[in-house]
Amino acid sequence: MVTKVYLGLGTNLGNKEENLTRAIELLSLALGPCMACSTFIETEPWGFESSNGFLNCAAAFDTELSPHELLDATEHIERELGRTLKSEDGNYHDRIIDIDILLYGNEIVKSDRLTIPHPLMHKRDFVLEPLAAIAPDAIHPLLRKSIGKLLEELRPSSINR
Ligand code: PH2
Ligand code: MG
Ligand code: MG
Repeated sequence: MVTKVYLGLGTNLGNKEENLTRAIELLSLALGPCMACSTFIETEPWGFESSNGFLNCAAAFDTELSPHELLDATEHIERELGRTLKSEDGNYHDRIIDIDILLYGNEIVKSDRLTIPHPLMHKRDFVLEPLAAIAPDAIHPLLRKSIGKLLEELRPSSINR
């Protein structure tokens, strides 16, 4: 059975375009072709101070992997691209690449390692803006609202931008 998954990618170190492009390539090798990818958007560091701006995007894949197998795959790719530190308890670091599982079909997952939907996705412009570009009608299974609606609520003026 295949499930549509949406991933959020971010980088604020090194050649950021190359980091995102390479991550999408490695994800395609592991999961199969990328079904949709947003443009890469420049964003300000959110939740921590850094002089290094971010490049973010969102991408969709169809996968037969379970949520935890998918996490193993994304963490493997993060390490392959040179990521060392992991964020813990909201302490964020500059990073070569971060790949977050945002949505896994309409499943709700909670374990020590993994929470889906991503617990902060609805509060983050840098997640919702690229995600809304590829999946405005995808539904957040806990909040029961579309991504387009969540973006509008987070940033009411987005309609007029
Ligand atoms: N990721 C974080 C924390 N803050 N800010 C931006 N702009 N983009 C990110 O990808 C990002 C962040 C935690 O993973
Ligand atoms: Mg993250
Ligand atoms: Mg992460």
